[in-house]
Amino acid sequence: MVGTTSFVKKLGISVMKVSESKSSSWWYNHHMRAASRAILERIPLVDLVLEVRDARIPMSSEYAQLRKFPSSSKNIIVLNKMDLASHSKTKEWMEYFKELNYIPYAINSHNKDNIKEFLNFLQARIRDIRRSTDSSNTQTTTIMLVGIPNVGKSAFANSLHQIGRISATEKGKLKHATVSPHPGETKNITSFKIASNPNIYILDTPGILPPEILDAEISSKLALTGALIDSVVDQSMLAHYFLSILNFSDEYKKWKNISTMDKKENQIINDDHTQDCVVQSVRGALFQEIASFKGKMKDEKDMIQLIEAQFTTLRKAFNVSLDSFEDANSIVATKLINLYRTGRLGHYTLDTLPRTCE
Ligand SMILES: Nc1nc2c(ncn2[C@@H]2O[C@H](COP(=O)(O)OP(=O)(O)O)[C@@H](O)[C@H]2O)c(=O)[nH]1
Ligand SMILES: [Mg+2]
Repeated sequence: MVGTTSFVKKLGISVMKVSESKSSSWWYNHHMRAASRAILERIPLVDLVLEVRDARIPMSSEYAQLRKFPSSSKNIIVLNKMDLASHSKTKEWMEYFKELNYIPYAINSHNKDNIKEFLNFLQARIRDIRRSTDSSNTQTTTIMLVGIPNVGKSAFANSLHQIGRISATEKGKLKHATVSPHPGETKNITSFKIASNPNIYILDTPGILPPEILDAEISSKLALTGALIDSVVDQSMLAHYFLSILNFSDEYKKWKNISTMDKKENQIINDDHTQDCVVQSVRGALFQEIASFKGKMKDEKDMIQLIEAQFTTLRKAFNVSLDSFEDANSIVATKLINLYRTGRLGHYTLDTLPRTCE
């Protein structure tokens, strides 16, 4: 994305340094290496692999280790978190994957209807595979979910398990995969039943990152979408990167009619209503700063000035007191990133389709 380049570079280089650092025990530690091996060993044994990607970064969230296997009609690319991505861009990415003979499926794991439709699609797919391989329709099917950290594998597994067609007795003993906004929470491969007669099981797996990420842009996108542990990413740099994306997009134009700063000073954020007020104030503040901006977005210095002005008004919108300038900025940055990640600040697809980015 032109204009965000310098922010991507700065952030990306800092993340890449962490990934290269031998002391970064969290990045690709022996647990991840062992889990990666266990997953790779199981891939040839399962009937179907669902590669879960983040719909906001359909390319950058690729599970690179899958490339070791010949492209297989067994695999489905699940673009999860579609509710956070641009709807029209997700459609374009679906077409792109279809042209490459992949089977893509966009989903929001928190949406029951989406999950029900996906289960129907999956069962039809399994019937096709059984027919083409002449295997019995009554045989148990095992499906494995793979993906980088935090793309929503466990949330997806839970939803399929809860909504799947299993008996009432089995529904009484539902298991629960740990779902967390922080990457790296799933430690083991766990099986969940998602259909009976014939039985279908789904294996949830730990998220695996490539041992090293050599691309600044990919690193930045992984950091922004939450695939990397936040403590190793400079939150203020991350927020700068996000604001450069927002300022270049059309999303903020929807916030034109929000009146800003009419909420009381020192309001305490303690309920959904207050949270909604904060979201409105943040949107209004961001819009106002862009509307009164006289510089050129494409000029890096101008863009930095705009972002700094946005940080200042955001302090008020988030009610962050100015005890120390650095602390205040880092609190604002963390709050802003949290709002972005829950879809409250617009829908962005960060990856550009290969054929349109020349
Ligand atoms: N908005 C949205 N959030 C999701 C979706 N799927 C998962 N999440 C959230 O993404 C975060 C990571 O999910 P998790 O299942 O633990 O990811 P995993 O590391 O791939 O297993 C959690 O905060 C989930 O609630 C989705 O489709 N939409
Ligand atoms: Mg998980």
